[in-house]
Amino acid sequence: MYAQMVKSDVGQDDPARLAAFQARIDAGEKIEPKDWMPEGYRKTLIRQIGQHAHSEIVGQLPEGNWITRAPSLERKAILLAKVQDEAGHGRYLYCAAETLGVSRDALTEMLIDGRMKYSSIFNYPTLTWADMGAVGWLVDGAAIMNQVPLQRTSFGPYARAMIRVCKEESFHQRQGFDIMMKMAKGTAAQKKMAQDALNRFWFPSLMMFGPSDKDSVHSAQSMAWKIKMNTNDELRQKFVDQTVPQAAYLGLTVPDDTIAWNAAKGGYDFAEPDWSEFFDVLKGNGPCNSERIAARRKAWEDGAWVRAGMLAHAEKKKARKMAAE
Ligand code: BYC
Repeated sequence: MYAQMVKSDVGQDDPARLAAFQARIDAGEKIEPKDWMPEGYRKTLIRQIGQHAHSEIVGQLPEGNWITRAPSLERKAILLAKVQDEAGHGRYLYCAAETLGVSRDALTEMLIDGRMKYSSIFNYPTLTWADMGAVGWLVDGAAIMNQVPLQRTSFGPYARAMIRVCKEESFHQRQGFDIMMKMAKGTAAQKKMAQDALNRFWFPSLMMFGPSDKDSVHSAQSMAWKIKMNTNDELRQKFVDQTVPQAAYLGLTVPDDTIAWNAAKGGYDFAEPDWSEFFDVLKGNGPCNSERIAARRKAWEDGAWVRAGMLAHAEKKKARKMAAE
């Protein structure tokens, strides 16, 4: 629905203004909230930043699931800090989206009623402690691969938010790898658990980069506007090239027997994920979609009195200030 709005809006803008805008982008200038921008640019950013913010918030749920069951006090403190960081990332991103003229409340309502998406990866369950390792290593690893180039994205508030987010995500990835190291070098049962986590998270992690380039709806326009800096397949390839040697270092096996170094392309050949599963998860049919949305809906409804109280307080303060003036 958003995609349709974006396409039809592009043609509505004055060609001279569009050309001047494109020239600014091509020259590497940052676009700031008060600058003129085409409606399609604004809507694409709201879609992408909003989806990103929702992913950070929904992404707390599969890890939050393990805070009470972390195997030591130290692991619990680290996981708690990581989950709090994700909340912070969501907040920066909602703020960046708000500079484009959409409220956080509107974005949240669009998430809850299914008009906006969040990353497919968070519709998979976290079944064992090793999954905390796999999520940090693979899911945060994929997120960093996607987000480091976004530090150079054309919209100023998004690019600046990404700088802070990426610093924290690289800590997250290292804590995930550290858990995997402990498990993979531990007892036979721990190693088995680590392998099982890699088996379940490998293909869903590859899906995080979005559909293959031939099926990507938005890549061409988003790359022309520097809202995206790379295609989905480029980033997926970089992720595989980085991760396969890491799995070997851990003594684990990537669940894809077609993986082979391809000297001609300077990267690994690998199997595509099952794209029918990906599109099915996007439609709401993944193992945890309804659980995730139910959790967000409950938090939204349970928090209604807090929002109402804060608004009433702000109104009262404003009225007092006006009366004193
Ligand atoms: N999941 O034309 P395409 C994180 C949708 S990490 C769900 O290629 P685009 C975290 C796409 O929205 C994750 N939906 O789209 C990590 C579009 O549908 P609509 C968050 C997906 O936008 C650890 C349709 O498929 N990161 O937060 O050019 C712990 C066609 O795709 C997915 C970001 O969001 C997917 N995996 O490219 C905690 C990074 N892939 O909207 C938290 C910023 C595609 O037309 N986002 N779709 O209905 C991006 O870079 C891009 O939006 C994507 C997709 C690469 C994800």
